[in-house]
Order: sequence, then C-alpha cells, then structure tokens
Amino acid sequence: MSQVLIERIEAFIVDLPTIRPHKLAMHTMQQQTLVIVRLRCSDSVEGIGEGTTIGGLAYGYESPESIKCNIDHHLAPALIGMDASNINAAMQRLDKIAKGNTFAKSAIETSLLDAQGKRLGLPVSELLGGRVRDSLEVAWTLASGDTSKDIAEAECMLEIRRHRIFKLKIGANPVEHDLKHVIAIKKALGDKASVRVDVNQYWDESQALRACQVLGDNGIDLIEQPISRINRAGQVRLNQRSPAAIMADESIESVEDAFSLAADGAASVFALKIAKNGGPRAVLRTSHIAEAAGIALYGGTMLEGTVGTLASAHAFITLRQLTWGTELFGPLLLTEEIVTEAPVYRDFALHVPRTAGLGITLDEERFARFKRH
Ligand code: MUC
Ligand code: MG
Repeated sequence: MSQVLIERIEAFIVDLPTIRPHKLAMHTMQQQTLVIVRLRCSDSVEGIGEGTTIGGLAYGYESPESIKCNIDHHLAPALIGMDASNINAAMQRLDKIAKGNTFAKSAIETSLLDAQGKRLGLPVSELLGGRVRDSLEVAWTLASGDTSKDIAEAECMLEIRRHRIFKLKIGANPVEHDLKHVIAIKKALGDKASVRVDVNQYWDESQALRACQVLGDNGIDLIEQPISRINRAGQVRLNQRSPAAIMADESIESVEDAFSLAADGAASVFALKIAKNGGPRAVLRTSHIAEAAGIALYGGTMLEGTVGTLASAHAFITLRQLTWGTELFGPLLLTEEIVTEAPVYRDFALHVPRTAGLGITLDEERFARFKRH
C-alpha cells in the first residue's frame, strides 16, 4: 500500500442547545459549544474529532475559539504532508511544536484514529488494542439547581432505566446549603442509586474536611475535586481522612499530573478525560499510571457531543476495570445531533458501535446548520 498523507485539517465551532440550563460551580451552561475537526487524507478517507470544553475559559485554559485558532494556525500546518497512518509520529510532532493544548491535540488524535479505523475497517477500540466489553455504565448529572426538580429528574431516569448513578454539581452555594441539598436527594433515592458530588475545586481545605465527613456519613460514595488543584498537600490530607473516596478531576491536566498525583497519594480515583490528556491514546497512559498505583478509574467527560463521547468510550472499553463507571452522557444533554446515528443508551449503559472508526458519520445538513460562521 502506498503511503497515505494528511492533506487537510479544519476545525469548526458548533453551537448546540441544551435540554435545560446546566449549573456548575464556575458557570451555568445555556448551550454547549463543540469544536469539530475534519481531517482529510490523500486516500479520500476523512477522520472526525472533537475538542470540547465547558463555559468558554471558565473551566480550563483552552476555549473553543483558542482550540480552533491553535489548530488552524499551529497544529494543522505541522501535520500536512505527514503519514496519516502513523499516529505516533503525528502526535510526537504536535508535542514537539506545541506545549499543552491537550483539548486541541485530543481532537486531532481522535480524527487520526477515526480515519485509520475507517481505512482498515476496524473500530477505534480495536486500534487501541481491543475492547474487553461493549458497553459502559453511564452516570447522569443533576444540575438544575433545584432540589425537588433534581429528585424528580433522578426518579424519571431510574424509571426509564437510563441512569442509576447521579452526580450533583455543588460548590457555588454556601456549604451548609449544598450539604442539605445533597443529603435530601440521597434520602429520597435511598439504595436505588449511587449519589456523588463534584465540587469543581470550590471548597477550601477547612470546609472540605468537615463536608467530606458529613457527606460520607450520609451515604455519598464519591467526592470529586473538592479543593483547588493547586493545594496538593491539602488533597493528600483529604484523601487520607475522607470516609468517601476522593476523585481527582481538575488536578489532572496532563499525563504527567496523573503521575505526580499518584506519587503523592492525592486521590484514590482518577477521572479519565481524553481532552485533559491529549486524546484517546494519551488518556490510556494516565489509566496505566493509575492501575500501577492501585488508583481506581472513572470515565469522565467534558460534556462533549457524540464524536468526543464515542472517542472516550472507545478508549474506556479497552480498560480492565472501571470501578466507578463513566459519565459519558454529553449527547443526552443536547437537543440536537450532528451525526447521522445518535449513540445508543439502554439499560443504564452506553453501547459502543462495532463499525469502523468511531462508528459515526457527520450529518452534513445539520452540521452546516449549527456551525458558527
Ligand atoms: C466536570 O467537572 O466533571 C462532567 C459532568 C458534568 O456535569 O460536568 C462535567 C465536568
Ligand atoms: Mg469534575
């Protein structure tokens, strides 16, 4: 087979409406903005990727606009003319010419994997060494900001067998108010559901020490990023004292962060996110660090649409054990789809396609409609 070259890489910003406002400590989402990458190869195969964040620059250092700009001006030009089948060489080149920018790199790595999978007739999971399951349990985030609305939403999800794990976004309100909210939801749902919280770094250590104790005593099983990623010593102390497991999310902005967290003993669970590590292959390096250190795994999301969600899923289904399941529900938060086949959620799980690449095709009409001009 003659060499297949990367001919063109384009990034597009796509704005999609959400089913309801989604309240996080740092930002209330009224819509979601995706960055979609289209990678064109000399054999006419196209790979699709996604690099999506939350709330512009409120969550991380990359915004949709900076992801697109850095792809257009730095990452894409560095790859044009390279071998489209050699993903190691392409990603090493990006790491050489660009520091950080893991969201943008993740979109490109995904598009290379999708193209290679389509070329070889293999699902991305098989390019990553092979899947060990076909589906992943998916949590739902209750984030309407209203306790009774959240309880009603959870009851409905249990009834239709879509979710039985619920993550509550807290941290923006006074701690006592948040604790009451969480405990009321856990009481209402009882043993029918796992209830967890994500504080998105909003507590200080003095607040977190007590709050983690109260939450653990009231049946909350997982506490995500309670304090700032900067306070590493505090994270270590909390991880030792909290009766509920402590998960690192914002603390992991790279594979190297994962290594130093593991070395310090700063979390007992890692949230795996392709965007924070630089792609589906990069996130597996973080999972290997966790496995070697005895740290449990959770399949995280940046609330990507279907492209990013399935890219994550193809990586996560290769893992031996995901003790805490996943939260790959991003497409369910959106009212519109830009691919021709919506992802399948059934019996509390996302079912991952066995077709070539990511298993998706862009719906050109819808893509054109929601693409920012
Ligand atoms: C985060 O911080 O984990 C994941 C689910 C959700 O509702 O927000 C995200 C971001
Ligand atoms: Mg989080």
